[in-house]
Amino acid sequence: MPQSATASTGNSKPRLSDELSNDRLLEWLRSMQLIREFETRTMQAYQQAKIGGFCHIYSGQEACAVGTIGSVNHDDPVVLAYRDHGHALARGMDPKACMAEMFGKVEGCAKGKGGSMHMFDKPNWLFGGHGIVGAQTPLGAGLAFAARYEWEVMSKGGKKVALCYLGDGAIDQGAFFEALNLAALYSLPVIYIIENNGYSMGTAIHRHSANSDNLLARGEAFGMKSVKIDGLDILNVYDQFKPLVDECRDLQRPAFVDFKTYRYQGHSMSDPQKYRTKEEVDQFKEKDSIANLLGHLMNERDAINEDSWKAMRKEIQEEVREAVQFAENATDPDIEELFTDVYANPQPNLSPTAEYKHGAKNPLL
Ligand SMILES: Cc1ncc(C[n+]2csc(CCOP(=O)(O)OP(=O)(O)O)c2C)c(N)n1
Ligand SMILES: [Mg+2]
Repeated sequence: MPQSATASTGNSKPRLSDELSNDRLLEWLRSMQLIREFETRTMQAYQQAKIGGFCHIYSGQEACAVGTIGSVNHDDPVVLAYRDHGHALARGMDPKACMAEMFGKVEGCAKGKGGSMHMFDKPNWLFGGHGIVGAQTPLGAGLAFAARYEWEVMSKGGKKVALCYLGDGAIDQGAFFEALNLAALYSLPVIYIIENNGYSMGTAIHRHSANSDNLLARGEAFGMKSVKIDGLDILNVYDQFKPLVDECRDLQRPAFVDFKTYRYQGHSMSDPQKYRTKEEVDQFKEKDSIANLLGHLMNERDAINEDSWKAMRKEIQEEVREAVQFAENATDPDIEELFTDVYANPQPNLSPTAEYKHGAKNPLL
């Protein structure tokens, strides 16, 4: 049985999320459950050695991707760190393209060249997962600059807001401070969302970051509006995040969010998790965001019942099973594929011809 929603406090104070329709919330529930199921099957495929390389599971953090992406427009650009499957699905990426990418197949969203950490989807305005910690933060400023330039200078389209996600382990990277400075200096419409799951690999935040109880001070130091959000309750996410999006869009300004969340699985697929107890994980599972929204929809809105929830889960299981099947049957890339899409303007010594690959002399030597 789902828990009753913490979202509904019982007092009558109206909340922004009250205006969300049942259909919209059911869509969010579906999206969060799709991510959870997708990640379960990803772990299985990894354990069967069908997926290789680094792979980071998003289970537990679903309310962040679904609630924040659900608060912006489809053409607001999004850029991510490497724990990126959930955001990609929330943005609308086809689970088949996402799974095929991890299987290293041509039908993957990056032709199988990126794998788990590099989910890109141009039609869905998704500018990637990035494996270098903090590397996406200047890109977030760049996307916001481009969006503002297009609207203000080129008079094309409307005002946009870029979302840039990073982990708590990225907050002390130099590139992030440079990005914050430029975003504030040029008043760029980018929201930096720290997905604060409390750990950078196996190191707890208070052991890797100074003044970690007050992350907002980092945003405030650059004069940015800085907000702390309890990320386990998706209605609360919307209540707090949507007004921030509206303000950043309207005033074309940056913002900083300390988004409190928790990951259920280890850092990556190979993590013995010696740094935390099972009791700690269980405590967070008791506040699970999917159970929380389900409880709200069942008990407060009467929008779903046990049978329709079971049917929804079954349909999702089928969708993910099909994605795995698709990935298995998809095409292995040809060796030539290694040399395409690597550089936009190939230099002679970086674009080997067939002869060059077979041992011809490098013409530049
Ligand atoms: C510049 C750089 N340094 C170190 C690493 C190795 N590394 C990969 S993930 C990670 C931890 C990042 O943790 P966090 O930002 O909190 O994200 P989470 O895994 O919790 O989502 C580290 C140190 C890296 N990829 N890039
Ligand atoms: Mg972290």
